[in-house]
Amino acid sequence: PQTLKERLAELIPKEIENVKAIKAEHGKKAFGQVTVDQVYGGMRGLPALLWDGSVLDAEEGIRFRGKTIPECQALLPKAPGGSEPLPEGLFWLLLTGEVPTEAQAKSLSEDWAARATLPEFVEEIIDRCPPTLHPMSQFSMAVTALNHDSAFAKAYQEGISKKEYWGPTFEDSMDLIAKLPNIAGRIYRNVFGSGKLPAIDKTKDYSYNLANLLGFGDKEAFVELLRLYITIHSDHEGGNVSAHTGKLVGSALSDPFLAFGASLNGLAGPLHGLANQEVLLWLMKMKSQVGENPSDEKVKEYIWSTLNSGQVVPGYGHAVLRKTDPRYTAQREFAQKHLPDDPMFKLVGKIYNIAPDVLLEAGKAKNPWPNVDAHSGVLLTYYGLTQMQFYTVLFGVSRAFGVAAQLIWDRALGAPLERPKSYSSEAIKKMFANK
Ligand code: NMX
Ligand code: MLT
Repeated sequence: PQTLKERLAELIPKEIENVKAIKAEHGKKAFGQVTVDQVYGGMRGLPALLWDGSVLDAEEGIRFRGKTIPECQALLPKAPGGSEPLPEGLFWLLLTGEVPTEAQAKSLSEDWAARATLPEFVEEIIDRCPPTLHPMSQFSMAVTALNHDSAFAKAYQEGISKKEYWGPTFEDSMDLIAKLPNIAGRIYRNVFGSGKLPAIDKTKDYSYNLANLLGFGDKEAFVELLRLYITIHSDHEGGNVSAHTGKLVGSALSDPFLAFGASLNGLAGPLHGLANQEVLLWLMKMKSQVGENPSDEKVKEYIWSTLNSGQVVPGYGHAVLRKTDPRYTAQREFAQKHLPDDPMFKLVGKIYNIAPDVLLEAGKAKNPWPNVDAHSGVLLTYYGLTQMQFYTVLFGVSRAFGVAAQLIWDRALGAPLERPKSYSSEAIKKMFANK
């Protein structure tokens, strides 16, 4: 079958023309006003970035190249006997806007398996980390160190023409995604002491290999969970901290390893990806205080005590979404199918019935509904992946798909260095004096 790189080589010239036409027709038009509040307020709602893989609607949630999560579940290729989409297919969709054939998805599984080996010195870096170093810090170090063999960095030093940037960016991005299971598996086994890493099985898909490296290759339902997990965590348009960081750093022509290493450092923050770890800690604390099957009243009290002590309810709220995150719903449906009687799943369901009203009554959060992180940890825990400090690493493996896809397009379209304008408070006051 036609390879992903061959298909991209056909699509890129057309997209360059498309962007030229958009700029010629609309280039001087305004999206609207920028307010001082937005400058102080984390740029919320500021239209500022191009991102092709996905667009987020506040009410409906994410669409990958125009397709909702249920549509992706229906349309993307599956593993033999599986019912969740293969992340291989999702990556093809993010990059090309097209649903691949099964053979094309399989060619990506094979390509990634062939590229999966880590340089020995990167293995040593991971092995030398103290187990007390957070898995996300280990993860970002290892990804950054892969820049040692970057095709882009080498080609740039050799004087590659701007028009050719996307080729080595594509190669680096494929290497990056391919090597993440070995990095994640090595960190997991080192930190949690669960034995030697198996070899990559070149006949199997990406999610199977990741599961197997973590020690869960024999649990088919866990492998299915990972397929769904990677798919739904892959991309969430361009403004979230990890995606935007990757794009920003990539705009300096830092290679995909440097750019995605930076993304991971953002994902490691508790208001972003680390929230999946925080949710589990919060649930465990709740369980220890009110028991496994608490009354609604007890749950409500516990949520209030979190808010009253000046903390956020992890897994709830969102900077853009104003309804339940469809990624939460997809995981809830998976749980209803595979673990309907699990006590922790039931507790998460109970919180879903109670927390939004409490957050509304507290009156601060613009969105009282759950996000992706409210559910993911409970599913992993059910299958035995109980070490919550590791959860954000799995988010990071997934997010590489979305960030890499946009890095390739940014270099293909000749995206310039990002450099927005900043102001001091003094300058803002002066600007609006007497206005
Ligand atoms: N619990 C308590 N307070 C909240 C929550 C929450 N879940 N969500 C928002 N607020 C507060 C927020 O802290 C802010 O307070 P203050 O005015 O004192 O600064 C106020 O409500 C207004 O914030 P919003 O405009 O609703 O939210 P914002 O866009 O600034 O932030 C989040 C979005 C996601 C950072 C915020 O909702 C939050 O902290 N949620 C909990 C952490 C979380 O689940 N993060 C994961 C997001 C998804 N991901 O993976 O990245
Ligand atoms: C994400 O997946 O990146 C989070 O939901 C955060 C966001 O979109 O801002």
